[in-house]
Amino acid sequence: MARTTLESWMKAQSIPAPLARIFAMTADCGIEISVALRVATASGQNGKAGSVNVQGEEQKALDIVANDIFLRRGAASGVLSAMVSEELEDIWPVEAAGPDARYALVFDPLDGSSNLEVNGAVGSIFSVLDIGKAAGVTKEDVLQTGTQQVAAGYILYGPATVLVLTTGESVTMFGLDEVAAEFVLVEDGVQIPVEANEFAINMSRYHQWYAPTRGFIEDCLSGKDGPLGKPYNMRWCAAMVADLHRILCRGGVFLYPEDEGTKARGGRLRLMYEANPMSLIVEAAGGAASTGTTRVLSIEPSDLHQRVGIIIGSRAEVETACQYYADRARPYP
Ligand code: AFP
Repeated sequence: MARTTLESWMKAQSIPAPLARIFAMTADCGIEISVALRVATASGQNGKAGSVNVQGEEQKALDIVANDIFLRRGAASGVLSAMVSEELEDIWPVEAAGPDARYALVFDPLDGSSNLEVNGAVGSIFSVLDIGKAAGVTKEDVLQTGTQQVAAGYILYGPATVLVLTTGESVTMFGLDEVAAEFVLVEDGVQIPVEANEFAINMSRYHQWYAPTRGFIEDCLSGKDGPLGKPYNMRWCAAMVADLHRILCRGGVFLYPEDEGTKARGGRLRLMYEANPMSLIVEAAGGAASTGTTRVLSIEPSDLHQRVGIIIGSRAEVETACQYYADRARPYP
């Protein structure tokens, strides 16, 4: 079969030059991070960094390595005027970005990094926003709704390293040829099965869930004789990228809804660099993403690191889960 590289695919798709440079840059970040992950265990780099990030979360050495890779390569791309990272409190302005720079990259450099010490899958997630200026980028410039994203993507570091991209219209998947150090087209026009029988949720939070979450999961667990009329399987990778890549490939629904334990912060996952990019990808693949009552991509952000509850995946499964929320007036508990 003819081999289509990321570069040849972008030419064939007439991806606009600035966006092609961003995609090429994120692909190069993925290749460099993939190499760092492959050697980390043997070189003792899988451990803690002895610091905490802006979220108050303990940083792994590789969180910092991955973040530095994105900042270095992003600044050199010539098209970014600012970056926002899970690992940094504020906007990272790109100095002397150049006249072509008008975009912001909003990213989680290593999502699921608590999996590193057990050699589990991790990923990088990124969102591309059109800021329209090369300097003086403010928080207000970046706080855009998910529907305004120019593009989004993720890199999954699993048995294979996979790059998934969207400009909002369709979803394209590439696999890393580690020998040639280049991404090769795997599938164009990825579509998520509308229906599925697999859910992903952290079951240990059962007693903190709101009643609608408990109702939906209990009905999933009641199998073909229950209200949903079919048996469900369960998976939980503790890395959103890994769970959503599985859903992109074979369908399913991922839930991290707001619960009693996360309501004070508005949820667990971050809107700008987890929920929004993953929701743009999933919707472009025919799926859906909701808080339970609101389309994720329509949320007006108020903070760079704000959190949100999310139910995302196969469209019919998300709609079914949201019905449990619609059937009850707030407050949920
Ligand atoms: P870390 O990056 O701190 O490992 O968190 C990963 C994550 O943000 C998301 O990728 C997972 O789906 C979710 O948190 C896992 O949450 P639990 O710790 O409740 O399993």
